[in-house]
Order: sequence, then C-alpha cells, then structure tokens
Amino acid sequence: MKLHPEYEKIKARQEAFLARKNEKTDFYNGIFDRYKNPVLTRDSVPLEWRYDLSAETNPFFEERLGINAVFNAGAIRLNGRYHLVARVEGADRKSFFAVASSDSPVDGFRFEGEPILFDDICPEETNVYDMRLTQHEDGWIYGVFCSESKDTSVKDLSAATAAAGIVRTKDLVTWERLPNLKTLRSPQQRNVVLHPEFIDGKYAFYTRPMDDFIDTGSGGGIGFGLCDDITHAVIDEEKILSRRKYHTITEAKNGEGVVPIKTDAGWLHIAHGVRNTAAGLRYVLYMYATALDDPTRIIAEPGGLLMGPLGDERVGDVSNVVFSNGAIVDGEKVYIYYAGSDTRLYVASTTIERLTDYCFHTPEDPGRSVLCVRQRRELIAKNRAYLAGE
Ligand code: M1P
Repeated sequence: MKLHPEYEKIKARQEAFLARKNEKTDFYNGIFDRYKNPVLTRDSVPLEWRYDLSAETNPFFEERLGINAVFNAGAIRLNGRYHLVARVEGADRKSFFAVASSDSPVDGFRFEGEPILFDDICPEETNVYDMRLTQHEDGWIYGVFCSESKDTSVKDLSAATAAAGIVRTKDLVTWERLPNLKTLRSPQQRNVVLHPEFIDGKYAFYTRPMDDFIDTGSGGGIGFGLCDDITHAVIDEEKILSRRKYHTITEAKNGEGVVPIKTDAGWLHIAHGVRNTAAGLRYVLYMYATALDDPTRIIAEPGGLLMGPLGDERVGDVSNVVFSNGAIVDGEKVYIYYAGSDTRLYVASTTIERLTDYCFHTPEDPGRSVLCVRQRRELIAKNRAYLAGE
C-alpha cells in the first residue's frame, strides 16, 4: 500500500494540536477554574479511525468515516493516569465509546486502542452514549450508559426508548456487557449512575424515571433504587431525591451527572438541570449533598446553578448546554469534565474543600423573586456593615 502523501501533513497538524498545553482562564467565581482549551474534540480522534490512508483507494485523502463530535465522557483515575471514556459521535449520528488517556488531568489526552466493541446482546439497540464510570467496592469498574432503541409501538419515526446499559471492566480494555437495567415502575431511563458502595448489601443506582424519550413526563426528578444482582439488575421501587421544581433550573428535567463524591461532610452530587426557553432547552450543572449514612437523605441544596454555558461552550450542535457525566477526584483536587453544547469536552478544576463549602454555604433557592431580593439585601447589609468597620 502506498501511504497518501497528505497523511504526514495532516498528522503533523494533529500532533501540534494534541501537544497543546492547557491553562486556566481568568474566569473567577471562587468555586472552580475553567481551562482555555477543550480536552477532547473531534480533531483528537486518530486519523486511522477516520481516513483510508492508502493513496490508491483514497486518492483525494477524504475522510471516509467522519467524526462529528466528542463530548460527554465518563472519567476515572487508574494506575496513576487519567482516563476518559468519551462519547464519540460519527458523521452518521451514531455514538460509540472510546478511551482517551493522559498523564495530566487537563491536557494531553489521546485516544488509545480502538473504539470499544461490546458483545451485541441487545439487537434492538440503535445508539449508545453518556457512560458513567464507577469504581465499585466489589472490585469492578462499571460503565452505565444510555442504550437507545427505536420505539416500534408508535407511528412517529423519531420515537425512541431509553434504557440503562451496563458493562464492567478491570482495565478499560476488556469489557463485559451485562443485561440492561430493568426499572419495574418507570418505562424509560437515562442518566443512570451506579453508587460506588453497597447500600444495605445491595447495588444502588441513581435513576431518572421518564415516561417519554425527551420529556420526563410524570418523572419527578433524580431517583434512587436498590438491586440485589447487578448481573440481572432489576429495581422495583425508586425514591425521588432531587426533585424538579417550578421556576428553577430543574423545571423541565434533571439528571444525576457524575458518580457522587464521598467527603467527611456527605456525598457531593454534581447533576444537570434543564429549563425550557424560547431558544430551546438550556442545560446547566448544579449540586446537592446527601448524608453519608443514608444517600437518599438530602442535607444540602445550594440554590441555582453551579455552572452554566459560557463563551465558546454555548455554541455547538445542541447550543446552550453544559453537561457532565465524569469527574476525577485526585487527593484533594477534583477535575470536572464537562461538554459544551454536545460538541466538545472541557475541564474545570476545584477541590473537595471548595465544593463542600459551596454546597453547605450557598443559600438555598427561596423560590420567589421577593424572597430572593430579601436574601440578597441581607448579604449586601452584612457586607456594608463589614466594610464600614462595624
Ligand atoms: O442534548 C443535551 C443532553 O440531552 C440528554 O440529556 P437528558 O436526558 O437530561 O435530556 C442526553 O442525551 C445528553 O447526552 C445530552 O448532552
């Protein structure tokens, strides 16, 4: 085979892109830092995953299997390295998972090996996306993701059903696919996350009950349910933890984001909230905390959003979206991997201490403008007294 002469040129350009060092932006809110460059984009995908490199069979060096976007990644630190299991969306709109790894949490991520191929145990499944990676105390690393199939029970061509797919691995190389999670009282599920510890000797899942594929319908928010056997996972009852609320950032829907972070103060949760606007759905990140001895008991609910789409993050295939399904805790540091507008993946850094302070000392949403004004005037009065030396 004769290598296409264009290959070396495009490869050198990609190498320069992958070698870029990342740095913090001057964005400031005291809670987390944003970084300038995305950690993964479609330009991060290896050329041999996209091009036929032969000059004979690809004379114009055209992308044969194009990539549209790289976003929503599960994240884990393993053997001293940082790993992202990204949602890679082909030009054909089908997503797949691929592992990108780096020695640094904020730059240098490179896709390794090949796109992940699971056992095809679910023949009706059309699309897969948004894997959450849980290092479980049973010794396995679980990946829980959305498994989407066409809804053949109705005439609407776009009708689909969402379920939670489950895989497990020890090394991010060999994956075992398990049967999809069954939730007996909820027809559809997306944004399902496995809790890292057993609760009452059972596997515990954060769920998001939905009647419909897009609209959660009667689904009240982020749920929680237990199952005995993860190799045939069935949840009977789901208790709603973090509720959707009128005129808040979660009015349209919400979903658990990253695997809850264990701290001395409680489990810290980073989730997403969605509201409807004239410009379409707006996705932001928010936090809440639950008790260490009972992960279903909410002990802190800071009001409003933790992170909203900003600058370049706001523009993409599904604009006005930030979405996170992966964070890495590295000692005291926390790296939150979040996607901008379903197009590219960014990172923000913070610490357990800062997130805990945010969770427990940010006032709750009082629910009405008049109460919000009172809340803000109290803050202003306190600050003015302090500035006046009282
Ligand atoms: O397009 C925004 C997000 O929409 C879905 O999230 P949710 O189920 O909460 O609506 C997901 O498909 C997600 O991948 C996507 O980023």
